Amino acid sequence: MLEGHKEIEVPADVPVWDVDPYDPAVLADPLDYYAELRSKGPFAYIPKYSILTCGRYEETKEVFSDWERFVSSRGVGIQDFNLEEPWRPLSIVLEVDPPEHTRTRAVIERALSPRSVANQKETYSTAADKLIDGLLEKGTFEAMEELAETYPTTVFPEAVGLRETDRQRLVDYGEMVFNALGPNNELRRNAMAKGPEVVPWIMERCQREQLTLDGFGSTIYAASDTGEITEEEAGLLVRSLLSAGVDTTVTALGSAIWCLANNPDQFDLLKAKPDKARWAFEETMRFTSPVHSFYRTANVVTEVSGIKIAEGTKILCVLAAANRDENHWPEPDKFDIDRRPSQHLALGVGVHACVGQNVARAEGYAVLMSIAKKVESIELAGETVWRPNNSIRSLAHLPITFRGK
Ligand code: OVV
Repeated sequence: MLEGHKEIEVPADVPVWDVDPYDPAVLADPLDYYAELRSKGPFAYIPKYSILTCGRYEETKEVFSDWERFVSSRGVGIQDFNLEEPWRPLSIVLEVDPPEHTRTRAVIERALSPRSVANQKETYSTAADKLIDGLLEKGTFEAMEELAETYPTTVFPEAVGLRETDRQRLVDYGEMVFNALGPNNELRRNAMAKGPEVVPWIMERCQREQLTLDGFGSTIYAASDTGEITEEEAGLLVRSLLSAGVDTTVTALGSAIWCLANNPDQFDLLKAKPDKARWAFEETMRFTSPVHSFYRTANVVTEVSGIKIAEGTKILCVLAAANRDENHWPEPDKFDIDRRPSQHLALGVGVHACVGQNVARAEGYAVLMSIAKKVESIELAGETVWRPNNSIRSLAHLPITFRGK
């Protein structure tokens, strides 16, 4: 066993690569690692963790889409749940395969449906306008804390229907969940140390009586009244919302501001046509890939692009590398809001593709639309600092100056 999974033999025709994808220096500045990964071929073998890794668009998409050969039920992190206990009760939507997945996914998909999210659009844009007005008054501010963290932790708990909320605990729980997918390194241990303080609070928020009657949470619990799921399952699905809905959108919003600050020509295009906000957010997701990687586990002996893959192989699918693949994207390293990159892999692909994507897009659209209408210029006002995480690529600090129109 190595990092909670079976050690595999080096497959034939796969280069051995002495790299540590979890080295904090790689996590903070990963573009060279992504490029080298793609240059290795369809897969590379990383002996330090005894894993395969892929980062070309085609193979990453194939592994990610094929839930029959590459399962999620053995965990989407480095641990194999067939061999080691997960740190928390399994997610009944993320860490499960069809047919079980189909039933729970249907419930959560209904709660987060386009119609359900459309009902909240007004709230999202009002909150965005208020936030951006306040930041324009300040002029210079810390965009991770005051914009990227503030916005989702304002609108999302209300959308879910939490009666009690706590920004820091929501962010800390997300950090635990995403760091937990990596090896047992310092990042994971530091995040996990917050568990005793954060986990009971999160679990309490998922209880029916802690939820309002008009949020995503109540729609999920309604499915337990008809017998589609049990009450206990409803609680776990609310936990999934709180696991996946905060850090991801915080990261994406921060990175969107970073992209616009670094590409004033693109911000000019957005200001000229604020309707492009949707595509500016989409291009941010392609360009920065908030979730940089997830695993799948080969559940059978199989083959991809002529490479033999052993049963039990953990495959690190580097979505962020696929989103920069020069064989798929023209000028992949250009941030281009007119690209309309609808096939990017930042939200995954296949039956497990992000079920909250309507919510994420609505939040991103509201914030970027408000900025496009109100802000004349976005400038970096100091040093940007990245926050290494085993599965998320986020900024920690982003000092920004907004000037108004
Ligand atoms: C990290 C993550 C992503 C998606 C779903 C979940 C967690 C979950 O807990 O279901």
